[in-house]
Amino acid sequence: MGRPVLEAGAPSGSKTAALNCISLADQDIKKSVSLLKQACLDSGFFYVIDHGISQEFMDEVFAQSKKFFDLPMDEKMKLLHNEKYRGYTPIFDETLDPDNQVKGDYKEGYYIGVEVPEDDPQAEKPFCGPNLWPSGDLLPGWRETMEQYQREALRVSKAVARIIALALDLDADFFDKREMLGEPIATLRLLYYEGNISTPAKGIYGAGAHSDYGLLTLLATDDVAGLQICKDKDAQPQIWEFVAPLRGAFIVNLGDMLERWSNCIFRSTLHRVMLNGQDRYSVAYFVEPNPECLVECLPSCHSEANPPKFPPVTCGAYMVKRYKETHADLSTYKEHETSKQTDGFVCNSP
Ligand SMILES: O=C(O)CCC(=O)C(=O)O
Repeated sequence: MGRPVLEAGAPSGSKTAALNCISLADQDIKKSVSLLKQACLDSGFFYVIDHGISQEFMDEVFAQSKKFFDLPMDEKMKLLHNEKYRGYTPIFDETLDPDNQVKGDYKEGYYIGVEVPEDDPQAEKPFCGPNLWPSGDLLPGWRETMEQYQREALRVSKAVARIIALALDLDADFFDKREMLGEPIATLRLLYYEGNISTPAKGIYGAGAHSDYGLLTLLATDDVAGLQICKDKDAQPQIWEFVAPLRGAFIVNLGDMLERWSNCIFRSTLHRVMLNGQDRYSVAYFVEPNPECLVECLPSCHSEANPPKFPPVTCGAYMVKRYKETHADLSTYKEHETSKQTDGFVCNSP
């Protein structure tokens, strides 16, 4: 694959974060571990390049994503997400920062998880089950493209997790175990931000400030700037810096579970999306361990002087809580469905 190109970044006058760039093709693993560790201690965000996914295929994923979001609203609503968080999330379904947002996130999304047949006993677990797929007649090749992307993104995530393990003085294959990334909750989420303009004074954000929930997130974006990070979530006032899109690279960030595992040695980082009036598309791949995995302080991250800061928690229970806190209740849509039959349907305000 060609070398990545830095796209037009932040609006003039705003600060852009300088992030480390980690090449998965680099044979010098010590260098990669050192770059990653420095990035994790500094910002919790870094670029990953030379990951083996071609630009041509990434373009196909974005093109298929756009085809879905271009569908009429009634077609998209037929694939409204279910209680396992699979399928379509309309604008305002999610509110990531309720203290600072008025209506919710100005974005649409589509969740695709690990495909588990309905009659498989694993389907009982949270976040496990069959996906919702647009029909092949409506969007030919869509499912195949997304399933290939899931396979590729999991391979890349496992490669990054090996470097994270080494940076935490663990065996390289620490996160490869069955209960970790062997049978993970790994969720692909297509995102579409329609051309709104973020206005903090009015509580309007593409995505409100939040940290991700799991181990790590691989983010691919188009060339429209919008992602901002706040390196020190405890600072007042908070300082926000843009992350420039880097064609051919993933933007990778650490999630809250890694913060818990590592006892805050590696912090999850607050981020948000500011919109500038242009349409924007991104593709997030959220990586969490198996729902049954007990997330507890790693042996290399505590001592008598530095005891664990968080109680152990199962990944499934933790994730259910976080999703419930941030997503609209499905009953809201049922109420709308009823009122639609009488008054006409308002598509964008669950
Ligand atoms: O679209 C983006 O750039 C970021 C998305 C994001 O932060 C999220 O979905 O958690």
